Amino acid sequence: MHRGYQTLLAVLIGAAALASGCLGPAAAADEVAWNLTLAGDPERVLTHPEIRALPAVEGYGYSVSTVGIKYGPNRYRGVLLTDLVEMAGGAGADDLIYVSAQDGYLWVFDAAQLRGEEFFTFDENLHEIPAPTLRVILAYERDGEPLAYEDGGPLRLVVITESPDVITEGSPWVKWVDRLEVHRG
Ligand SMILES: Nc1nc2c(c(=O)[nH]1)N[C@H]1C(S)=C(S)[C@@H](COP(=O)(O)O)O[C@H]1N2
Ligand SMILES: [Mo]
Repeated sequence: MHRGYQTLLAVLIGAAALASGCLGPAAAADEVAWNLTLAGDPERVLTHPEIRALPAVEGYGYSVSTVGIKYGPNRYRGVLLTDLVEMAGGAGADDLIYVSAQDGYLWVFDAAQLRGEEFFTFDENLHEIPAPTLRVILAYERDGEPLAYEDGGPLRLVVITESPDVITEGSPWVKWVDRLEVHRG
């Protein structure tokens, strides 16, 4: 069976178990069947509980899609993308980080974007504003709840800020993340 379908099946079974009341929310977070592959040498696979056990950071995420639909603000919790890159062997100034999902969507981060620089930021009227400190996280929790599949969960890239009124472009917010690759430049 194709890996994508296995994963989808696992998510559907998990959702069915939740809907039927078999699992409380706390149990559900521990039992999410979703892996993240860190492509490197050697390749390393992190399970969802392993990711949740890593040092966590929190912040506000508020995005706008290409067609101008705003999504947020919400409070997100997750793991710094830079921490995952370190676990994949680290990245130098000329390396690129590919973050992707089974639907074929891919976002490529250069060293500056990894540091949270070079993102476009907007106010609530979608006027461009100078970027405050931004961090990129692999989020697993939104407003204290596990990130739902329809919101790009269980794992989604989110660009976070310290204040709830900063909007960032939605395109780097990769949904359903299952793979991270370091490409040597
Ligand atoms: N896996 C995946 N992630 C994705 C996309 C996609 O097509 N597939 N679209 C991106 C783009 S271009 C935008 S604007 C936002 C849209 O987020 P939304 O579907 O929550 O509105 O998701 C981003 N993440
Ligand atoms: Mo988009």
